[in-house]
Amino acid sequence: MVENSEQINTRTTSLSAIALGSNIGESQAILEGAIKSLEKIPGVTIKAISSWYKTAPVGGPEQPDYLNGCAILEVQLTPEQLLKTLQEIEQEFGRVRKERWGPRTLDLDVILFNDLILETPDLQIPHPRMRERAFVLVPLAEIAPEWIEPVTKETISQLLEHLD
Ligand code: A4P
Ligand code: MG
Repeated sequence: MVENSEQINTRTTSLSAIALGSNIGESQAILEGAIKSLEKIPGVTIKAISSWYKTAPVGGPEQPDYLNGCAILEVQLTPEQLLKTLQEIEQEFGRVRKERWGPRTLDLDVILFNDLILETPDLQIPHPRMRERAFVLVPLAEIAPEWIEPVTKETISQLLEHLD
């Protein structure tokens, strides 16, 4: 059963996959700093962290290579509260929003949240571009290969097999 987001509240424990990316500054230190900040948030427990992968930029202007990874979080937060938390951590690391898909010190995206499908103007889950992005699927397959993506009902490993 795909749950309804109204059934999720701060007493519910949910599992979420997030993606981390950075291509400005000391990216590895920034990604590790973001993990440390997440660990301090009440209602967030980190269950797994992938390796960091150096990746060529996809879309946007000419920009440096990225360092990307994924983490699995156990949260007592709603999806909206988790997004707000991630945006606050982006701010903490000096993210300045300029152009879409442009370079950034830190990008934190919600990729999956239980088996929830959510389509609101501010938040789409699963992340709408996760299925075509090796920089998301490769790290995620390292830590959650059997997680079923609720739109295609395929596992992360299967989605990765469909990519080049
Ligand atoms: N938003 C909606 N759904 C979500 C979600 N599931 N998680 C909204 C996070 N945010 C979500 O995001 C814009 C708005 O998306 C937010 O205000 C939120 O309400 P943003 O972080 O401000 O802007 P962005 O990241 O530039 O845009 P977007 O569309 O999230 O970009 P992508 O798709 O994340 O792509 N190449 C490599 N190799 N590695 C990368 O990490 N990243 C991007 C950004 C492009 N190319 C890359 C990489
Ligand atoms: Mg983003």
